[in-house]
Amino acid sequence: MTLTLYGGPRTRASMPRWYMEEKGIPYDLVELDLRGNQHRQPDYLAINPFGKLPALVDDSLTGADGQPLVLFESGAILLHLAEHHAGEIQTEVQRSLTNQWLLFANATLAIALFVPSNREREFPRLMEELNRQLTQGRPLVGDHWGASDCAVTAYLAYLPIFFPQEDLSPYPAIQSLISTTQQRPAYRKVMGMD
Ligand SMILES: N[C@@H](CCC(=O)N[C@@H](CS)C(=O)NCC(=O)O)C(=O)O
Repeated sequence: MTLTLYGGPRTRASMPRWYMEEKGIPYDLVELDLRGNQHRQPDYLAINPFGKLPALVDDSLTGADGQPLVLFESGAILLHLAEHHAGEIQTEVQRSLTNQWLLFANATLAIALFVPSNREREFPRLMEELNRQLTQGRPLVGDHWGASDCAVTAYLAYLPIFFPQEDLSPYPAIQSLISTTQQRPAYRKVMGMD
């Protein structure tokens, strides 16, 4: 069984890669050079016709075309890994809640951080509530760190990278989560911090 992750430095491939590192899931990494337009070349478009990273090929499962399963979208890849390779999803409720947090991270939090008009309108409100929920120090779903924590934390940990001027002192639980994340060996490896 081989999992092949297509990614590149400073892309959202860091999310599923961090998850696989944390969970000890073996994988092959194929790094594409975005500046060199490698993600727009026919051999990669055969994997993800949208030409976006990340993509995952899982040869333990067969896709609709009879070939190894290919997935794009970091949230879908995380859910797949959580369900089929990490044994993280044990109940329907866990699956639904994990799906909810992955969509929140990719569709709501990402936009509140990176789209300037949304940032002005939504950032403080989302941060206040996330800070409140994270104050409990518990995983977002179930009893163990999982795909939901990976996705939400990955975005929060982008804050000091992309917006170093942002004052996070009103959100101490988020500040503390970012600094403990920056010390996790798997995160440091994936983010090239060592
Ligand atoms: N919602 C997608 C976003 C994918 C995406 O936009 N990836 C960027 C890298 S972070 C990319 O491939 N950019 C190259 C391009 O759009 O040409 C996901 O979470 O996987």
